[in-house]
Amino acid sequence: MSFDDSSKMKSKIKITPPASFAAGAKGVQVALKHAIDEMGPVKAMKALAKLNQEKGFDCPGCAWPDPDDKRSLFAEYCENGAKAVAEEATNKRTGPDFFADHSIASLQSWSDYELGKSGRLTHPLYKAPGASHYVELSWSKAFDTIARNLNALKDPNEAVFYTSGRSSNEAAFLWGLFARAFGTNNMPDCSNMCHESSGVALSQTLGIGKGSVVLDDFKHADVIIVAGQNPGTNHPRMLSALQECKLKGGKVITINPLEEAGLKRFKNPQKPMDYFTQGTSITDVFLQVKINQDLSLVKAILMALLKMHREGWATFDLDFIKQSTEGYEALVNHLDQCDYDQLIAQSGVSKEEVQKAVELLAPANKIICCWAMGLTQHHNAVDTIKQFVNLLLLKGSVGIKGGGTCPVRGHSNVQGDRTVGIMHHVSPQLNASLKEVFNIQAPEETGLDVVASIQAMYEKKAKVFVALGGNLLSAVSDTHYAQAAFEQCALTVSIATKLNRSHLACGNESLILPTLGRSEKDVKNGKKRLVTVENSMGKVHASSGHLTPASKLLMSEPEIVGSIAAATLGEGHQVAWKELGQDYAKIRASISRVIKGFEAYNQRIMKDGFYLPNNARERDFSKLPNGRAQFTVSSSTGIELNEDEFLLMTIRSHDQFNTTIYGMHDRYRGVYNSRDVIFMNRADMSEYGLSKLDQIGLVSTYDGVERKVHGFYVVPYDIPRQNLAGYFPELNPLIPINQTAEQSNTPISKSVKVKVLLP
Ligand SMILES: Nc1nc2c(c(=O)[nH]1)N[C@H]1C(S)=C(S)[C@@H](COP(=O)(O)OP(=O)(O)OC[C@H]3O[C@@H](n4cnc5c(=O)[nH]c(N)nc54)[C@H](O)[C@@H]3O)O[C@H]1N2
Ligand SMILES: Nc1nc2c(c(=O)[nH]1)N[C@H]1C(S)=C(S)[C@@H](COP(=O)(O)OP(=O)(O)OC[C@H]3O[C@@H](n4cnc5c(=O)[nH]c(N)nc54)[C@H](O)[C@@H]3O)O[C@H]1N2
Ligand SMILES: [Mo]
Repeated sequence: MSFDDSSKMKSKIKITPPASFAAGAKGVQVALKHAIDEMGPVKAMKALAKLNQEKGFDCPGCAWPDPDDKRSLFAEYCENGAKAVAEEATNKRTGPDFFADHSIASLQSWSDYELGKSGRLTHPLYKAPGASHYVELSWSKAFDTIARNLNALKDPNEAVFYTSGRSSNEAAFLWGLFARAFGTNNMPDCSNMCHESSGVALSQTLGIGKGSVVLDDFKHADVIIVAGQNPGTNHPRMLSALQECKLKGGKVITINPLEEAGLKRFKNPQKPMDYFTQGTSITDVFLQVKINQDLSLVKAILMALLKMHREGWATFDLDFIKQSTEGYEALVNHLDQCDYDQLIAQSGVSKEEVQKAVELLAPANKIICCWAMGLTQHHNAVDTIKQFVNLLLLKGSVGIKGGGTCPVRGHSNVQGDRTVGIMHHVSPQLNASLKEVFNIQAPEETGLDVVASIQAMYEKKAKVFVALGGNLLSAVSDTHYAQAAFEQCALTVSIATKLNRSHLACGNESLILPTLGRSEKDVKNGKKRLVTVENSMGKVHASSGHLTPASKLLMSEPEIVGSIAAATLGEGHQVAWKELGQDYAKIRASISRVIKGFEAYNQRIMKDGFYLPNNARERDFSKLPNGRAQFTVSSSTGIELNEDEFLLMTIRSHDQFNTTIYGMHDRYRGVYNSRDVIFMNRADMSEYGLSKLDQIGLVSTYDGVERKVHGFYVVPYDIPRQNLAGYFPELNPLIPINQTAEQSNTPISKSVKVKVLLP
């Protein structure tokens, strides 16, 4: 950026005090503006009327559930759900002419915002070896290109099959089946960057990698903890559930380095009275933890509860502990050895505030812990989440009405994709079923996850990359390294709705295959097809779009997967891939034979859907050692910083869905017209001689390698000292590919050690 550009830019940025509440009339107004700008008024109304309705389509935004009982027209969407639909159902198109006008190299200089706003993809596109542009090609040639490249590999493990969590259960099941039939478990998934740490921590302690609560539990909870999550932006409909809890007398404890607007106060857009009143105050106790110090904070809370328990307050549920858990004594011994004052100091929260939380928790037993990326994307993420599980187990809060675990999922079907078999791990049970039902011998060695896939591509050990959705290049850490990894491949393929940066980091050959979005009508031979998804609370239900597809050439995801498989494995293969890809009811029938919990799948989705089995919800811990839920002891600590170091968290603005940038504002945090900002404590700013909107750079130096970004504007903010915040994906170049959470291998996107570079 030249000096002129930067001063022009600076004059456009507007900084206001952060908002004191979320949603309200403004939320509705912004939602409608986005929808109408992208789709025009008639289509916008048509689209929003079917969102999250029975016989409608599942919101392509987050995975928050819809109520089981009542759904009112226009009621089950939120501002950011409307933006997600607008982005998908836009009237703009990116066809062959666009790609004739713009070379791949020139598109690389576009921002993510500009790329996304170019519109929906309409044609299959191909970049030949050495070519500078994408050109149109036929579907059959596209499938042949993939088959030729896959069949040329020396080993099936040289292929990588990525999934992003928007794909339906049907598409994902077929995808996993194909990868295994082809001979690899290289199935990296967006959840490797997301809730993998939750999956690992919960499987080890409670025997299931998913949460245990259902939406109804929120009404019954005494206390809800919301840790490392910003629902006002990322799961707006969750605020209605928190409001309901509050109105019934429940309490909310928020643990976050930032005081996010949605957790302060909520004016429910579906309750007209809220427009004219103050709405509902959400958080009762705000624990402003330092980044990466939740583990210290929760341990301090456990110590305080233990002390009260010993004083005779019966704060722990000893019956439950005795009957259903293991490891209580070890945990108590460990807590006895911890230093309370030290934990408090590390957490950055005052003793008084911690005590307020303890007083809410002590008499309660219906406790729900909610969390998202603020807990999962750290070196110590798995151990941190296990401390929250310790708390729930001590209180007997797992598997009761009004209590349990609630990892709040990201993508709208990320949980379903995992359930139906997308994973790089080996499941002996799944492999046995695939053998029985399809006579497929699935590989028995663990495959590559996201980080390992990028490393393998970089080292040329993986040569063909095929993505079912997503934008892995921008989503994964170490952007420049990742770009080189993509460009080393023989073939890169993306099945996508819209153009993104991953499509511009091409292998020797590259393909973009345009597909239907959730909101679109999926018709084959005159018959409408529907797909199914699983929400964050384990309920499977149907989703059926109704808008006219963006182009006649679009193919549905299951059909694309079926066709790739047929081309690669040959028409004579024991699985009738093409037929299966076209007939989703047949895919569902297969799922019900292969995966437990999907019995009578086709029948049960015709009504309102069904919940999958959940052992933690039933207090059945029979799969765990000695049939008991596991307390865990962790000696890991938070990150210690030198005087000149900061911990950076890379978070979402209010105007983005992951790497899709809806707009340039972060309304609730009071930032307008720029994403190149770094939130910083005022005292740190004055120590560095910085004023509001001064430009800085950041550098990380892991393993002695300098990774830098430049040209970010400082925004004074209420954030703990030596902590910084900024947006992903812009800051991903700072995160080394090999810096990941222990056990889950999730990139450390929320605690990157950096130094500030002054101009
Ligand atoms: N509109 C919209 N909706 C979305 C998405 C989107 O991008 N846009 N993305 C979807 C996806 S895939 C996901 S995974 C979810 C993400 O949902 P969130 O996890 O809410 O998203 P982030 O912006 O990453 O926010 C993390 C929160 O954690 C806090 N935090 C950071 N570090 C720490 C820490 O060390 N401790 C604690 N206690 N808190 C910390 C941050 O201040 C922030 O409030 O949302 C989903 N829904
Ligand atoms: N630094 C940092 N990095 C992060 C995170 C962070 O908090 N900080 N968060 C991480 C998290 S939680 C996640 S989940 C990942 C997200 O990683 P991804 O899931 O890979 O990324 P998205 O941005 O959600 O993918 C957007 C693209 O998906 C395609 N798409 C949209 N809808 C559909 C559809 O219906 N079908 C198909 N086939 N394609 C579709 C469009 O082409 C769009 O450009 O990013 C991770 N990266
Ligand atoms: Mo996510």
